[in-house]
Amino acid sequence: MSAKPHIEEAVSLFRIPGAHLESRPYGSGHINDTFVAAFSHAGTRVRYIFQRVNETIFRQPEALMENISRVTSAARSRLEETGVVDPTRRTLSLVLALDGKPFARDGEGRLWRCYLFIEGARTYDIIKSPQQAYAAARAFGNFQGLAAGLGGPRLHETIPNFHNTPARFLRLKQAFEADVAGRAGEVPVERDFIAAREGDTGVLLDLLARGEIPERITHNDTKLNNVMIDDASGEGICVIDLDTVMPGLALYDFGDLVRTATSPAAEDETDLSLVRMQMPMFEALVRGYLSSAGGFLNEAEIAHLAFSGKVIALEIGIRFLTDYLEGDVYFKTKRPGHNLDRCRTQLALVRSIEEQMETMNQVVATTK
Ligand code: ADP
Ligand code: GN1
Ligand code: MG
Repeated sequence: MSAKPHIEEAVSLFRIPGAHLESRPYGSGHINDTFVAAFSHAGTRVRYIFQRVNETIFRQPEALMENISRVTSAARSRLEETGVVDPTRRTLSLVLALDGKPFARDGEGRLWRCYLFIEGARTYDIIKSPQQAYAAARAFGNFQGLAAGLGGPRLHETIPNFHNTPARFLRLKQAFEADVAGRAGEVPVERDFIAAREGDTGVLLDLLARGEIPERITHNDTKLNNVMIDDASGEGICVIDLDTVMPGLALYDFGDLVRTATSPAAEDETDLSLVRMQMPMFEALVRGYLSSAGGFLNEAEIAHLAFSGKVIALEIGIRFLTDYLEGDVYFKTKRPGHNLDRCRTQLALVRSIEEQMETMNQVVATTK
């Protein structure tokens, strides 16, 4: 991996005592380059996460780091007030660079950050049980509750219009017209499927415009693998991947959980018969989310929980297809057609949600 030499340099840029033992690429994120690095502190092995932020995607990385510093230090203060025994496992903890900043630039000007490694917990790419779905949703609801108490100026919008689904739809249309990679002719089925659902894309923003749902501080990337699940207790112990924490809609967060934590298939599964929205997982997501967020969500938000899963799966399907048509320039890919495979799972999930929408709405109505 071309970033390998840079990690050797990056580990020397932060205030970490002891000797660097080893480092290797880590995780399955689509955007940043993540590494785990082990150090020896007086004979004890201590691990850290190092990340090189993708500055093609995050155009103002220093503003992004300001957001993360504010959110993590507010979370830390709140956790300390409540007297929990393990605050450094319950929020990300930035390690400062030698110059005291929460990030460092290497010799080539690339931006790195470093977090304490959260031990005794892990992330999952595929949901294992309703208990896990409950834990993940509860953790993201808690995170929204915590973010609501953040004082000070509005957070920076790290990617403008990130969840603007109508804008994502328009961009797909433009990608079809431009057809820079010559692939538009390969995907008539996906094109028609998405076009038939254009009416769904503006529903959440219309609710916002009518004042029926509020803007909140949200995470905006609540994939299942962005919450660490404690190995011993099964609790969703720490919400991670805070690059897109910014003003948004609570339903974006719940929707992305439905997208990533109800199907037994991987996001890039090629056997689409395996992709389906499983009701026990959805029911657990609703219970988990309402257990922590039920106190502040309004009726319209709750009434759209099931719909949010459909629209976010559609939105991410649109984004994967757009990237396929644009020549795979945004999401990391590992094989030809990878973004198209991902798009197809999202559309299969949309279909599965549509087939079960009535029951999903009943589940919400009986849980609240
Ligand atoms: P990306 O933006 O590329 O998705 P993430 O911030 O989600 O990057 O990190 C990728 C993976 O690294 C996560 O899914 C998680 O498994 C692991 N990870 C990230 N931060 C930590 C941490 N502080 N402690 C332990 N593991 C972490
Ligand atoms: C990216 O960084 P990661 O892998 O957690 C993407 C999300 C998508 C997701 C699809 C900044 O998330 O928006 O929903 O892939 N993050 C960004 O798996 O675009
Ligand atoms: Mg991630």
